Amino acid sequence: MKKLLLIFPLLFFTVFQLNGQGVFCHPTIAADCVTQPNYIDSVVTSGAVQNFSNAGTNCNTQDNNYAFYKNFLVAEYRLDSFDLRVALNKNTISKIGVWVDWNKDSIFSVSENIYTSASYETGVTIRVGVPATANLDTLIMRVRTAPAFTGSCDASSTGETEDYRFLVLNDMPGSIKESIVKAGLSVFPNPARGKLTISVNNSKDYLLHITDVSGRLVFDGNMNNNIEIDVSDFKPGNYFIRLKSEDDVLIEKIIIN
Ligand SMILES: [Ca+2]
Ligand SMILES: [Ca+2]
Repeated sequence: MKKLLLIFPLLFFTVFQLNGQGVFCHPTIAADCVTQPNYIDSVVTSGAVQNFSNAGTNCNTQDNNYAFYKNFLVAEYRLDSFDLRVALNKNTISKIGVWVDWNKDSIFSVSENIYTSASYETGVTIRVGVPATANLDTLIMRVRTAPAFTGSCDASSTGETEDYRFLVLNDMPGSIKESIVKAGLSVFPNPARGKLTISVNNSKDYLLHITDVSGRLVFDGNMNNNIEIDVSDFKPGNYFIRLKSEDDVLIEKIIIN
């Protein structure tokens, strides 16, 4: 068994970490992040049910610049969203990637990539939306930095990798349809193309989020009674409309074709 553990990383050029939530691969990094300091210095959430702030972490020189911050946990409801701020060493620029293992299979798939930098940057704030299908459990969120990468675990010359815990909460007791009927939420046409009209039978102020099936936020705005949205730029597929006021949450699934 010991021999197998030693040989395994050598065979696959990757490293696996048993972190209590499953076994996650983490990348092999050639240089330590003191020598090549494009490290992650802070990861901070805001607007979630439970937030964390992990600032001033500097460089992890051990284990391929990998750290599992198991005591830092963000908790958020399905179909809700929060802000995630990732800041690197301010004297450097690099690419940043963020993933969440929504289906809890211990693999960060392509569809579970929340964010990848288009170009080098020293930090970013992104909106993380929780998919309707997210596993109702404690999951792992990965943040990595590297000059170039295509996934959560490919080897790199430099960079750092940090994993965090992510608790998905369910705020949809009963069926989604019941909530819609009671609330008088109307979405038309559905399926939609071009313009989409959303309306409710009251005059409360709602926050409106539209997310795709991966939880990516594609529209973020406010609504009072009704709104017309241009969805002609949306890729065809299923989306979730979520309206949240001070005292209710309304959800509808729509198809863009
Ligand atoms: Ca760090
Ligand atoms: Ca997964």
